[in-house]
Amino acid sequence: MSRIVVVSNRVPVPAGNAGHAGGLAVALLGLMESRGGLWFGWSGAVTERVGAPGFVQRGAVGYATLDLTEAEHGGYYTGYSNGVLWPMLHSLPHLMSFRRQDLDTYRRVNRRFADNLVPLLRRDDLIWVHDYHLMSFPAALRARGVGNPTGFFLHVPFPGPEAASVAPGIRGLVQDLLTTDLLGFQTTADRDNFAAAATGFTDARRTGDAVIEAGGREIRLGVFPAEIAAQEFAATAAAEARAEPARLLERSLGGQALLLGVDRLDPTKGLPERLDAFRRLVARRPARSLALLQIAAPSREDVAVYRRLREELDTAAGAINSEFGEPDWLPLRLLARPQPRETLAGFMRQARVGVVTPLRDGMNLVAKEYIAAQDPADPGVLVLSRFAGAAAQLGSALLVNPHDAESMAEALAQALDMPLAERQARWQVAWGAIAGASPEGWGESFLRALAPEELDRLPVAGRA
Ligand code: GDG
Repeated sequence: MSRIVVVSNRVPVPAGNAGHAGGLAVALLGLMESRGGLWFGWSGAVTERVGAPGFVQRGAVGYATLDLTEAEHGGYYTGYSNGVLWPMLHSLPHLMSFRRQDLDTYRRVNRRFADNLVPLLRRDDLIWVHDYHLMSFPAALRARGVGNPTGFFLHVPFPGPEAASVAPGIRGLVQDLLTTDLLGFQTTADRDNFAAAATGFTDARRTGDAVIEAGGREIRLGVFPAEIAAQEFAATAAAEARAEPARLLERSLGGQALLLGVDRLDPTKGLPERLDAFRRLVARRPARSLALLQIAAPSREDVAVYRRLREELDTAAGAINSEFGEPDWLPLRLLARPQPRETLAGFMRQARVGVVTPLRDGMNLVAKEYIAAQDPADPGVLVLSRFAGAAAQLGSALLVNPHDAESMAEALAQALDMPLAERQARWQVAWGAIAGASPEGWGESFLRALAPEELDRLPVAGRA
């Protein structure tokens, strides 16, 4: 039976320093455990000299990780991945900061990763590469003679060819991705944008909705929206709504309607725009009638844009509270610290309004978590950016344009005032879209598309 080899920038090494594995990672590990697998990528450590991969084996899954040098971290990770590709892929080109040597380092690190993976591969492994850090990795594998079935999934959006072409180097990376067998995207829009870039930037031809021909080979294109464990999250939220953190929050609200935002502190998440809309909402509602709790967990603090964003948010939050606050009430609670996952689930169930308004997002799992967390008898309302991938599945939410603060404020007011019957009807449709899905199902459908002949031998774990 084929092993599954997952390659991603970060590796969820058990009890390692890579942090707690998220839902998608847990699902992939589940699939790997039943067939045997190898997870390969960056250790998260920055060291002085490059060495051989570190290796940990846990049951049927091995974890092989490489450290980065300071220069590699600066060029590959902070520089080109997060300073050029991330802003470009989210259509925020003004946040790009390009240096030619960072692109060279990016490509060099991708090649070094390939050099180190090749000796660990077996003839019938299925290789699944994740995300924008590793766009030239599949071509580096092919250049080293690896002919195994290889798929790539992009967790973030792909913009139209004109917008994509602002990133120096992107043409070569698109070409490199055409060495895979399967390319997966969050939405049909991302898939079609990528296909337009591939046919515009290279000699490739699109020969079907889901097929590109390049270099005499067929590359399949698929749409695989990332999913959450909806049933499990719903149960956690129901239990946590009675736990201490949720009870303390409820007591502190004293009947105010709670609006909730949960995001990584990232320029794509539209946080300044959200606070602008909230300021307009607060200005026209009675004092002490509502409160926004915004959790903004810091990320990528070594990137200057992220540090400036933190300052901008602190300033905007202070301005709202000083303008509208009362001695016994502040409208905004901004927490730049991560909270436990279970606690967040309980808060989501308490919130009358889930505010998920990124400028652009591949999927946005918080939108799905908010829906899963609701009490079916008395659900809250999701206010969702139409530029999140999740909007393709959650069209019954109140969809907003995050660049239009005034209409976002109106949508928040509409959400607060929405009658129970309408809240229930909208929630039912949204729940119907996610209730049967699971991260395991997401992983399985990608692997089935990558290697259909393996279909019978894949486990059916997680089918809700
Ligand atoms: C990328 C794409 C795509 C947030 N704050 C805390 C916390 N979270 C959890 C959320 C959610 C997850 O982190 C964030 O997932 P998102 O999907 O919203 O966003 P990205 O991290 O940008 O992920 C995205 C995703 O990949 C999957 O393909 O959906 O579009 O950008 O689960 O609840 N968790 C904890 N504390 C926090 O403070 N424990």
